[in-house]
Parts: sequence; C-alpha cells; structure tokens
Amino acid sequence: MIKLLVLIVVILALLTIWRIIRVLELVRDLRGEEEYVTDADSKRNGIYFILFLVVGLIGMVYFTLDAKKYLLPVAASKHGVLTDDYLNLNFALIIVVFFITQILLFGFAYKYRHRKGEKAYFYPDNHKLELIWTAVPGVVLMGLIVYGLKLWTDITGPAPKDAMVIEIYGKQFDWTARYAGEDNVLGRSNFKLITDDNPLGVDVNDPASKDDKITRDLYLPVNTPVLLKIHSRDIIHSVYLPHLRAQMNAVPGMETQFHFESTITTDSMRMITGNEKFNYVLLCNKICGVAHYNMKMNVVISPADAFKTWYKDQQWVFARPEAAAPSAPATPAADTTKMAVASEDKTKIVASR
Ligand SMILES: [Cu+2]
Repeated sequence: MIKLLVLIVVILALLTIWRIIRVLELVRDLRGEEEYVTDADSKRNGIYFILFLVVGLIGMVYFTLDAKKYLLPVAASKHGVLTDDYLNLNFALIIVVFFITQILLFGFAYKYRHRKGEKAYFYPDNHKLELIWTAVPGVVLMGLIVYGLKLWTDITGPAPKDAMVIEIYGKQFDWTARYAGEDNVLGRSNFKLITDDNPLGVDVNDPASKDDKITRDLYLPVNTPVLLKIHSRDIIHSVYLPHLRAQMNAVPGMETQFHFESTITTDSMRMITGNEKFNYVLLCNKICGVAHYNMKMNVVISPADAFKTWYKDQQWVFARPEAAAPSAPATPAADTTKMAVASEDKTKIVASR
C-alpha cells in the first residue's frame, strides 16, 4: 500500500514538473524571446544524460550483484559446469556490449549537444563501418550458436554404455523411481498393466524386470553416469533437477531420457552451501494440476559404497511374488539421510502388495 502511495506521489510530482515547464515555455513565447533552447539548456540536458548514465550503471551493477543470492549453487554435474560456463560467457558478452553501447549513447548525447551557431555534420553512410558492425556481431553470434548446439548435442546424445539405468515415473502428483538392477535393463512396462499393486505397469513376465527395484527416493552414486528413462502415467510433467542442471519432459505414451554424471555428494554440497539442511531435489517443472507445487522427490547423491549399501537395503524387488513380503520399509543408508520423507509412503505401498 505504501509503495502504491509513493508511486502515485512520484507520478503526480512528475506531472506537476511537466506542467510548470509548459507554463515557463508559454511565458517565454509571450515575451517573444527568440532562443527557444539556449546553450545553457542544452548543457544542462547533456549533464542530465550523464547523470542518468552513471546512476543507471551503478544501479545495474548493484542489483545484478545483489541478485546473486537467488541463484543456484555451483552445478553438481559434469555437463552442468559446461552449461553454466556457456551461460556466463553469454552474460559476459552482453554486459560488455551493454556498457559500451550505453556509454556511447549517453556520452554522445552530451558531447554532441546543440550549440548556438553549430551545424550538424551530414554523414549519411559509411559502408566500411556498417560492414564491421554487422559482421563482428554476426560472427560472434554464430560462434555462440555453433558452440551451444555442440554442447546440446553432447548433452542429449547417446548415454555412455555403462550408464546406470533408472526409470523416473511421474503421475499426478508424485514421482517414483525404478532401478534396472544388476542386468541394467528395465523390464518392459505397459500402462494396461497398472494396478494398485503394480503402479508402474511393469510386465512381470519380462525376465529383465525380475531384479528391478522401485523406490520413492532417488539415490545416485557420485561420479557415475546415470541414464534416466522418463515416463508419465497421465499428463505431461517435467523432470527437473535444478542442481544438476537437468530437465526433460515426462510425456505420456512415450519415453524420454536424460543422462548425466553427478560430481558433488549431498554432504559436500552441504559444506559448499554452508546449509546443513541442503538436499537435492527432483521437481516437476510443468504446471500439471492443483498439487503440482508439491510434486517432488528427494534426491541423495552419495559415495558409491554408501549407495550400494542403500541399494541393498531396498526391498521392493518387482515381480518376485515368491519372495517374502518385505517386512519394513528400507531405511535409507548411513550418511545424508535424515530426509527419508517417503518412508511412510513406502510402508503404505509395500503393504499394499
Ligand atoms: Cu507434474
């Protein structure tokens, strides 16, 4: 409310100044003064331009630095570092061009202000200049685009052969993970097979599904290539791992994928950010309904051995009815794992089998 009032006052003040200037102009007209804009007026306006430039640039630098606190911490994946560097390169170029053009724009407005008796120099064209300021930005932009395309092709290209395969399954409004197990092959799945007991529609007759494990949290071993195979049960969702700089839509009826290699464990990231409660997270980044905001999954990145311990403890092996029903939900392993938000959920799901 206060802000609105301040805004109204500022607008009214500007309007008043404008009216006063208009009145002064009329007075000057009535007096029959010849010089409409004097050299002093031009100089004053020129100085205002310079002031605007200085205040504007200081404000721009201040607010840009201030906004840093809203940015994500350092990228926790190999390709994330490259995309961050690429983004920073773009920003660096934009900032340099911004400073040069703004200083020239306002500096020239001051330098070449109107002076009595001076005539503007007629300078209609200069082919050499025009060629330079067309070709240089063109070449720079082409370079950026070609490098960006190469980066994108590498990121979305085939995953390394040894990448650990994990299915990420989205539905309104949660995520489930299915690890491919020892064979590193996900058993077939089909939406027609979805039941309460088989929420991902896994085909139990496919031998590859025998060792699949379904979990509510996403654990990832650090420094290991991971291939996410992404499915949706109902509508379009989007798998978004902001700290890993990874995002891919989850589209019903088709498989999408994204591969990456994490580089920073949850524990290390807690030290880097100085936030003891830091946790990686997988979010839905498509507005998919009323509980979209709550569609997220805990992600833990741990050293390979801690991951193995956790994985061994996961008891939800699919398509093994002969196996004794898991008695209790697996408790997440050793480190990092106060989160285990999904423990309760897990109990429910396991119990429903
Ligand atoms: Cu969603």
